Amino acid sequence: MEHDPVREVDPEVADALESEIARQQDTLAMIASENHVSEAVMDAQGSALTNKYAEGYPGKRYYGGCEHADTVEQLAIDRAKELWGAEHVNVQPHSGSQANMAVYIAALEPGDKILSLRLTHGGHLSHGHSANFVGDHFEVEHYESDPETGYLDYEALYEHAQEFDPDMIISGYSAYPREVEWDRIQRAAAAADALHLADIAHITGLVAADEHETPVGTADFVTGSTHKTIRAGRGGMVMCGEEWAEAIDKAVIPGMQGGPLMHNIAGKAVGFKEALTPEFEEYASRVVVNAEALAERLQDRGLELVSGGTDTHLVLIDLRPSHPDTTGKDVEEALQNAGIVLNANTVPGETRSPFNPSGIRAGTPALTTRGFTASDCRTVADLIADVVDAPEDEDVLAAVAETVGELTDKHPIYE
Ligand code: DSN
Repeated sequence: MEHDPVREVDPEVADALESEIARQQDTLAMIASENHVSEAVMDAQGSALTNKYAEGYPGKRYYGGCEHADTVEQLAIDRAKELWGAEHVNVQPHSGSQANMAVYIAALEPGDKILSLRLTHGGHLSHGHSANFVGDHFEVEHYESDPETGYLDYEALYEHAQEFDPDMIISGYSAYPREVEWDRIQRAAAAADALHLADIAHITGLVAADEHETPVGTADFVTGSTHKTIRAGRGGMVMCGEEWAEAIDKAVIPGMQGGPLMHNIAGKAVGFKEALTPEFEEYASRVVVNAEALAERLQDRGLELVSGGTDTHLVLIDLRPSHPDTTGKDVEEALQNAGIVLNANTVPGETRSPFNPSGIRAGTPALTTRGFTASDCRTVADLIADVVDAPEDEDVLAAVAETVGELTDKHPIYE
């Protein structure tokens, strides 16, 4: 029998872990921020480096025995520099939110002003929502996307920055389907004498593969998470020019964190190596092609997409025009019952509560990892549209679940 240390110690957790692999295999992961990492990345994250304290940075640690931690972290840094072209990279933040926190600690004083996209328009909690520490420690105002077009309103952002006089403008989003024009945001930041933080958490992989224009070299800081389109396992990172290197490193430790999660940094190193291959470039290109196929078919089926389509890895469906009595939660729950896992999402000009919003967000990174083609994604669009049309019809849900089963059998995740 195969050696299974978790099962020998803790059958309840072992059962849950096995069930989670089965859940991922048997359902379509369409939450736009999720992906499936390789077994190599998972092994690295589950390695003995979880035992090691390594406060400090390669070659400058507070504790002994860090020689292998140094090797791993330096590889992660060097590969990140190659992927994104940044002068300085810190791979220690435990998450994308903590990467943002490091930037605030390095560059702002409590009470400084931040201008960021409103959460309900596709922003992020850590960009200054009132329920987050950022909203508590800084004076925050929000810009919005145009509810008519769904595109960012760069002119309004410029004017807002002139009036508000922020210390920092944040770009980079969680639910924005279009290419971000970094230079236009940088122009607004420069005119207001503000710093510019571009949070590319969702599109790290697309930027690395040149599927989306890069903010590196334009924005003062670029942050990201490492487990979304880049597939390097859970974590965060900060990129900046040399002039901010020391301040960022000090903000991460001792400013904010203690020991880095070296096992996660090993996952980052391995995932970044995978991302430096032509296969990854091909993958990133297919993520976008698949999202476009999904978008076109959803529109053919009468669903309205925010901004009328996508340039990225995600689509945002506004249910109000086509299905005014159906909420995002209704659809999320019905789809989950049929094996398609995505999330209800607010849309620009939201008229419902954020807990039961008017939209659904769907992404193609995870499906593409398991080999879905554009044709498969058109089929998935039909399944989503079938459920949106009849979320309570058991026959429809059963038929959708059957097709989901055929698709997941055709595209296994872990052999
Ligand atoms: N929770 C992530 C998302 O789904 O966009 C962002 O942190």
